[in-house]
Amino acid sequence: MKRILTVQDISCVGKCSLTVALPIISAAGVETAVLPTAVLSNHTAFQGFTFHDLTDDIAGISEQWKKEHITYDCIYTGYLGSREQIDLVAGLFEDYRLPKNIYVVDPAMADHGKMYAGFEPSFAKEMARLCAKADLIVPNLTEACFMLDEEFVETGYDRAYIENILKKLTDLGPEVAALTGVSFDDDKLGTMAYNRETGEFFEYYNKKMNVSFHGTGDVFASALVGALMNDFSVEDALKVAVDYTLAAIICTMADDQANWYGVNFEEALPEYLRLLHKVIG
Ligand code: PXL
Repeated sequence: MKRILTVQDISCVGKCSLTVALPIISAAGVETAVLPTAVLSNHTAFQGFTFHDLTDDIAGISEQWKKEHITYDCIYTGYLGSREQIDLVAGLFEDYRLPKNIYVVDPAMADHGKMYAGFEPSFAKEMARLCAKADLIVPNLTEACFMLDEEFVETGYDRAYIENILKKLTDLGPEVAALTGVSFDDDKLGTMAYNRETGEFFEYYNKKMNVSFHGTGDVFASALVGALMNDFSVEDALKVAVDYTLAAIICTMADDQANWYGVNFEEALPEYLRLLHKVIG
């Protein structure tokens, strides 16, 4: 069984970061070790939140793992709270590198043209330093624009705009950049990616629902990591991530008790397993 490490916060309520990554990647049949970077009462899109920083624990936890000779097939990072945490994670990337393991960075810090509560736009430059050390990055368009100092265009952009951003993202360092939430069509939404080594673009879209829910980026990235660890190619794993995220949104829309703060990824898990060819039918 493959073992991954995911490094991000625990938002106790809110269905994001670790409370999404752990169940989804575990469901994919992958051992999911966690390094919680902070404990929040709930994610930062609520009116208020408590925040207990765990930065000072990170080095000691990792030292202990090294004594136990623990290795990871993938390190996947999401929301990180400070420049110091980014430096520590960059250190983990150096310490745990193996010839075949992969590092996936979701620079979760912004959406809809704005940084999340508590982040200055300058934080995006720190996140770009971590993206430089990743193999695969999965920003949304807002995050990409903040990292690259590009103008953010929410809708109505053309292919050249997205292609330029993708090339600049891979110029930061990662082999592959995949932009999430890309839409050239009113009724289609998905991802467009660029591989710096092959010089090839890849795109995949599914139905666009006219809703916006919190936490879909974390569902997408977790589903992607789970598929990659099931030996799906990056392209096929991106398809799985798009289709599963849509399934979670559809489950959320069908639920009249749905909460605004996160998607119903739980009831869509059977669809995820089907997409991973883990169930027949
Ligand atoms: O979903 C990304 C995320 C993760 N963690 C925390 C957040 C958010 C988005 O707002 O606030 C704490």
